[in-house]
Amino acid sequence: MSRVRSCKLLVVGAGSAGCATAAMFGRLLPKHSVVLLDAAKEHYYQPMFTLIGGGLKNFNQCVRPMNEAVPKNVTWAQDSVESFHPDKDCVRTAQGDEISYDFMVVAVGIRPNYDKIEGLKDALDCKGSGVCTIYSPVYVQKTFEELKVFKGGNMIFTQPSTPIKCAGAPQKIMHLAEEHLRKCNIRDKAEISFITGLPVLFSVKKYEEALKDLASQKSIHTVFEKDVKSINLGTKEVTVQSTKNTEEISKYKFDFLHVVPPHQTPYALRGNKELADSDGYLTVNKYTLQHDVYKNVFGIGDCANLPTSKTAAAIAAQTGVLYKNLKQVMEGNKSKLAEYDGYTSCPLVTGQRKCILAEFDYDRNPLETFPVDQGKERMLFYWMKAHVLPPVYWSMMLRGYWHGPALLRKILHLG
Ligand code: UQ1
Repeated sequence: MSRVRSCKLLVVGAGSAGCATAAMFGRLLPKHSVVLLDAAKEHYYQPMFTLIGGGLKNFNQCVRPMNEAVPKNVTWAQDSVESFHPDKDCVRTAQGDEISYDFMVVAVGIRPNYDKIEGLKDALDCKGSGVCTIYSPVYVQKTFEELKVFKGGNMIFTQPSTPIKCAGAPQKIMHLAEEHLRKCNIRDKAEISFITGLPVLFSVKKYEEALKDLASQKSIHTVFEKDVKSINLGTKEVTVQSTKNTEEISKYKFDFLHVVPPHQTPYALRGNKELADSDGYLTVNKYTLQHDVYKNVFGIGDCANLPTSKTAAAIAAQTGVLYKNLKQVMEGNKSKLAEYDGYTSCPLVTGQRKCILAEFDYDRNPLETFPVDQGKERMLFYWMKAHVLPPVYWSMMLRGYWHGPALLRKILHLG
């Protein structure tokens, strides 16, 4: 039987952004004021997927049961959003319930859309096809399985032209695979290509130069402004289309193919023209995170139309701003809201103990925490990525206590 319930704050989505938000407001508001809506039974630490795909971590290190991720003092509605009704301050759920709210935070994330590439799903589901992706908890382990059985030939890594989670990850997995081949003494038996829909390897000049140099040192062939359209397992060919001239189609033979499908927001958001833009992203003010039209609605994380790279680090910085602003709006205080500067960070793992630490803002200017050149590969950054950030995530970020390294940056840059 469908139910109607109401709450002070509804948080839609229990990923990184939703859990952190619910935790912060669970502490601020009386018990049962915050409802966190998500049907998932498990919570993944997705930044670890690259390391799992590269064989450097085990899958069980990135996953926890959802009831451990849901913060205390928060009511978990184990259901998913079917439709948003911002004019009526309510949502409908897949189980037919209605949840009304005073305030809502939309944190539904984005997901890869496998159907956008013909033949991809079948290729991923076929063991030994050579086709893999680290972008899914279902296929991430297959990535290392396919890598282990690769004996030589064409190795292709792709990236779409549209926004994805962590735009650096398609190259990280390539560098880890390249190193794996060297360790197995078969690097000379492989031709490695990186085919991207974008015109550059990275959107910040400083890191773009570093990544270009690395690709050229490692004899990795780069192809720009081409999006993958289909995969043929029979001929072992991938078909790509130019992003500039859609008539221009080409094919590449592969023996190993790491694919990143285009991403999209869940249909409930994508199909809602009151909340989302034409690409399906929640329309928020890029500084305050408040919805453009519905002032009791805020957005955070990958589903928001923020013009910055979609990472856990970006979400950490957004949680601090969101907390201040939503609290202020709840209190009816009309003074100026806090502003998010677009901070995001991408630890560009370039080998089994090497990492470039990209950090930048909306203007695509580097905003580095450490007083060293972060554009150089360092072991320290790898160690931070592999061993420090996971516990920071589980014990601080998910609990709403980690708002990014801004304070650390100020301290380290004193003097
Ligand atoms: C970060 O804050 C964060 O969130 C937990 C990440 O996600 C896993 C990151 O990868 C990075 C790099 C940061 C930024 C932190 C520092 C200390 C630079």
